[in-house]
Parts: sequence; structure tokens; C-alpha cells
Amino acid sequence: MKIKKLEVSSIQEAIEILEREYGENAVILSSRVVKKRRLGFLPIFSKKMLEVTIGIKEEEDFRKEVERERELLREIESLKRIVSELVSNGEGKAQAHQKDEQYSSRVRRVFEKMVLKSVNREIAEKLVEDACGYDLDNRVYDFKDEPFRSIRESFEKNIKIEEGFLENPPRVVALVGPTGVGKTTTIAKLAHLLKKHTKRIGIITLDAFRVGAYEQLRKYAEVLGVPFKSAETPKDFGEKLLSMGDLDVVLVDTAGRSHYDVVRLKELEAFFKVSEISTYLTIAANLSELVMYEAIMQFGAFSIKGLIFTKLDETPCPGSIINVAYRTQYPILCFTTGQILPDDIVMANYDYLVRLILEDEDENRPAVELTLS
Ligand SMILES: Nc1nc2c(ncn2[C@@H]2O[C@H](COP(=O)(O)OP(=O)(O)OP(=O)(O)O)[C@@H](O)[C@H]2O)c(=O)[nH]1
Ligand SMILES: [Mg+2]
Repeated sequence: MKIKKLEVSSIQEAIEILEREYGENAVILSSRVVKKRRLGFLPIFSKKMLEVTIGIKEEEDFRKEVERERELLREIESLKRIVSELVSNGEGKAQAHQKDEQYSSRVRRVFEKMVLKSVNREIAEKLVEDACGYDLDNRVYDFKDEPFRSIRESFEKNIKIEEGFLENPPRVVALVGPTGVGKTTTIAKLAHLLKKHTKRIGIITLDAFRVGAYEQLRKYAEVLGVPFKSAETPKDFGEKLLSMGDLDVVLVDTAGRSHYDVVRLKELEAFFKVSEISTYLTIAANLSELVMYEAIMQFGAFSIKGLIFTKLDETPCPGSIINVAYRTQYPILCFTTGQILPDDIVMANYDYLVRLILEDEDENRPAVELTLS
């Protein structure tokens, strides 16, 4: 990719030049405000301009891009199917199911609980099916073992969890995701846990423009006594990563991007080309499931390694977590359960996941008639 700098008065102007002169062949990599002297020899009368760094793609980039876009299209197609399933799932509820009587009453109760917690009916059915075996004496399908253990076994088969992260973390870990989902807070919580596991860590923020966001993490890094840096351009980022080369793990915080803001997402993508980075998509559990899939589609360009679900304390329907993890087969790294630093975090594990779905936090909720379908 060839790099070129443009001096413009607004980002809009840069986008217009890009579209006019390079069409699809160029992307914005970074931008910064610079002062230009109107009279070269006088320091006054300076004017603020925007210096925009653009990357112009070459043939090799195109080949990779086409491959990536194809991959993305395949993912979009599969996600579209999921969305239409989601929409039609409501209709399916009315259908009686012949299999109903084939299951023991305790299996049906577990199934009902899953659906109440928003696990998709078909996924819930698959999860209970994998937890059951045929009981010849009673002529029904029943759990192979005690219910909790059987469901746990089925979760192990159907849902991926990233294990061993604290003991053996990737070298560079970045959190991306929509605005305000809790990326910065989660970085701070992970930093604390990694430190407890005697890892030598550093933190880099790519969100240096917003003073509040920068200060929030800087102070926390200071409390933990870990090196903290910010990077404003991909090149700068590469250098900062190199300067932290002797550490076990570098945590990278990114500014929240609306997943609808394609230009800013492209900008962020440029940072992720400087090194091998394990990228985790952070999603708030209280978002609607459709918005979760939209975020997965848009951030898909980052080669997502795994998922982080935040704000579990703010949703009565954690079933969406199961649905998303089952359908995407991305491993879950961790959950966050509140605003308190550093405690409100749980590294993903199957026991926790099963409790999340099967435990009643509100036994007084009126019972809802559901059948196993
Ligand atoms: N209830 C609850 N609030 C959380 C949780 N995690 C983060 N928050 C809150 O969510 C708000 C946003 O958190 P941040 O960590 O700044 O989110 P962010 O994704 O870094 O935000 P941007 O950088 O602006 O995109 C803050 O008020 C956090 O305290 C959680 O697990 N539960
Ligand atoms: Mg943040």
C-alpha cells in the first residue's frame, strides 16, 4: 500500500478527493490537525488544516481484499439466515411439537427455562437433545446424568470458551466494539487479573483524542504500576508496540466506533495491520440480539479471535449470549457483571454459563406455559 498525505480543511473534503481521484482504491489511515503559515516567514496568521494520511492500494492488496470480501460475504449470508430465523422464530412458537411427550418432565422444565431466558427455541432444543439419552425403562429421553452436569456437557460440545487466557495470554490483545459497551473498563479489569497472574503487562490506548477516556485508563495504569502509552497513527502504534517488546502482554484499548460508521472503522483497521493482534469483539449483553449480529458483521473485518460480553448485570435475558456464541462459534473470553473495578469480571467457564441460564434469579416471576418444541 502506498502512503500519501493530503492537506484539507475537513474530513469531508478528504473523502471527496478520495472518491474523485482514487475511487475504491484508497482508504483514510489517520488524520491530525496541523497549523499552516499563510506567510512562510511569519509564525502568526497560521491557519488550522487537517492532515489526512491515505493509503492507496496496490495489486497485492486487491487480491487480499477480494479474498477478505468474499469471506465477509459468506459470513454476511450466514448472518442473514440467522436474522431471518430470528424473525420467524416467533411464528414457530405456536406450533405444537410431536417430540414433546418423548422427553421427561425435568428435561421439559430445563428447556422452558432456557427459552424464558431468551435462548432460541431451536438452539435450546439442540442443547437439551445433546444432554439426553433414551431411558429404556421409562421410554422417554432423559438427561444422561444429573441435569446441571448433562447440560454442562452439552454446552462444552456446542459453545466455545477461551481457556487459559490468564495463564498464557496472546502477546497483543485488543478490544474493539461499539461505543460505550465497556471496552476501557474491561481492559482495566483484565489488566488487574493478568497482573495477579504475574504477567508483565503494558497498556496502549488508541483513544488518545478524548481526554476523559485517556485519563481514565492512564490513572488506572498508574495505580497498577504498569506502563501506559497512547498511539495516534498506525506507525506510532507499531513503534509503541516495539518499545513494549519485553512485556508478556500488551492490552490495546480502542475508541468506540459506531459499527455503522464505515470510514472510522476503516481508519481503525489500518492500526491492526502493524502487528499480529488478537482482537476481541466486546458486546454488551443488554443490546438486542439483532444489534449484536450487526456489530459482528461490521467488526468482522478485524479477524475476531473471541467475544467479550459486558453488562450481564443489566439484562434479564442472557440467552442471547448462548445464541450468538452457538451461531458464530467464536469462543467467549470473559463476562463483566458491573461497574466495579477490578472485581466485576468473570473469565468464561462452563459452570458459570450453565448457572446463568438455569438459575432463577426471580422465582416469583409468573410461570409461562411453554412446550418442548
Ligand atoms: N452495569 C455495567 N456497566 C458497565 C459494565 N462495564 C462497563 N460499564 C459502564 O459502561 C460505561 C461505559 O464504559 P467504558 O468502559 O467507558 O466503555 P467503552 O466501550 O470504553 O466506551 P467508548 O470508549 O466510549 O466506546 C461506564 O459507565 C462503565 O462503568 C458492566 O459490566 N456493567
Ligand atoms: Mg473507551
